[in-house]
Amino acid sequence: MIRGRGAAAAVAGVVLVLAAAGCSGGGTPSARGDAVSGASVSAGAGAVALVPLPSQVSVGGGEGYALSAGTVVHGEGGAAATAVAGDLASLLRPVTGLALPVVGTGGASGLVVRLDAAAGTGAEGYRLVSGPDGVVITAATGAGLFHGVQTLRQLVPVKGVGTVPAVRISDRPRYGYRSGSLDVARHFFPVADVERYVDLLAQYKFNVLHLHLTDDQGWRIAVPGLPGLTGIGAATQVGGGAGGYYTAADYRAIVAYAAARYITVVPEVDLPGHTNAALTAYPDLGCAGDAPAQPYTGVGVGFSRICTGKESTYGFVDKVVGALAALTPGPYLGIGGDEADALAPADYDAFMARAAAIVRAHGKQPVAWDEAAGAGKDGPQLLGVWHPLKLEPAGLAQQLVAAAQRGAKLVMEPADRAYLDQKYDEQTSLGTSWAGYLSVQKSYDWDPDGYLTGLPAGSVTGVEAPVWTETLSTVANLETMLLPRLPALAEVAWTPQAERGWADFRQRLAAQQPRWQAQGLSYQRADGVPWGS
Ligand code: IFG
Repeated sequence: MIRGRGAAAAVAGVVLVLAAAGCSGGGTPSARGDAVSGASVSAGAGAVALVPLPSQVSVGGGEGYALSAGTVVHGEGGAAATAVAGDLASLLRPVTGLALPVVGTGGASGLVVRLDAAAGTGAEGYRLVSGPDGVVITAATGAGLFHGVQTLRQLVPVKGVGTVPAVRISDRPRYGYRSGSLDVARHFFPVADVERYVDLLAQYKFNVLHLHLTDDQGWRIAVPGLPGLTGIGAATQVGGGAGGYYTAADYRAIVAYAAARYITVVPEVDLPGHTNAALTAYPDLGCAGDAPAQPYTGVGVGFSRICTGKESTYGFVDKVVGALAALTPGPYLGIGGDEADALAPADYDAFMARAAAIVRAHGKQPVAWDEAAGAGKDGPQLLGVWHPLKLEPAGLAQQLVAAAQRGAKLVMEPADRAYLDQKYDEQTSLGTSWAGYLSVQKSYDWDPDGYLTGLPAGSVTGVEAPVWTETLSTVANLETMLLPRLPALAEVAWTPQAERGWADFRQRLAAQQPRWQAQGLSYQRADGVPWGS
């Protein structure tokens, strides 16, 4: 057994990844081992290259578990264990070619998924222990078991019947809000594409899918009583393509698919700016004198507004929010709030407070972009911090600190670190670069708690990786921008800051490449990563 603490370092093909310091996100303080002794490591354990890096991993000290035709998957301790055991079998059957029958009883051998309310692993953590007789994943929750399965996926060979190295893992996330945000307004992505994106989020332990459902170029969710929103507002997209939208049934399917992977859907209708599509359907949403909205297929921002001075506008907001809240089991509902450049600040702030009240009246917590900090204590209290420090409007950082001091929570997604529509470098054909080029290292090498100075401890509740789709119209386009930077942000969101470092991460990231290839995923061979063939 190799014990100790400190960052990971690859040694002789086996990763000496040592006990992590306590996590800032409520993780249990880890046992600080002594310095790494001359402990022998099991030869041939093979490199254990996990992304995101678990908060506590020790490798070696005996034989691993050799999968075989006789391997059985046990789901033990309740329905969630049975369901996750099924997930595990479904994921490993195509990889191993084994039958991997699932049984609902306990077992000391094989692959055991054990739900134990007393496991002490928190809301999303798990333990994973592997040895000659088998692998046991233990967690107090289904989410924890599911995250343990994602780790086990990376411990088996990319293809074929292999051996799970002897490891002992105790793991839980740094942040509780780990989000991927997908813009389906600039370019529409049908349900199957969204499900493929959810699969990627699940593989890297994200637990939120933020769907950016409406914008100037398209309104993508049907709202009962407002047929024009999709009848007219969904008819196009950037570049003039056919657009599209989700029916209630489509949206429910996405919610169910995400929920089965312990991912909560956060829908966003962007208000009071980014509203051209709604205005093409319902011109009365605009102020008198505003030019009538035409379908927009460009990529500009900040030009549109609904009329915050009309009472009828709030009836519209109520109908839209009510419809979406009724379809959304999760606690959050996004009302946008970004780039409302056509509005006076006071009108904007007042609107955001009223819209937030409407969301609360429908039983949801409002989420908004960072500009909404100016709406004060009546505004949304969960804010997506997206402006890069170097480009932010004067006073925004101070407003965000003030909001945090009065209890608002921040989801860090600064465009110069987390916007995956930004080009990797000047050679990248897709994407834009208004926030600067975003290398893999730049998306990895930052501390969400330290991006804004002066925040009270605990203000940052999570991290989000948005992918805006002005220039992305296919799944392959998305995946090229998501891989490899999404896994980088997954580790930023999951792994204790003190336990992660670029020199080690880049090695573990490169080891993900054959897994992406086996899954038929598109990815960018971005600079700075020691890619294989
Ligand atoms: N900013 C806009 C997005 C998108 C983005 C592209 C936010 C919150 C630039 N708003 O990011 O709609 O256009 O990088």
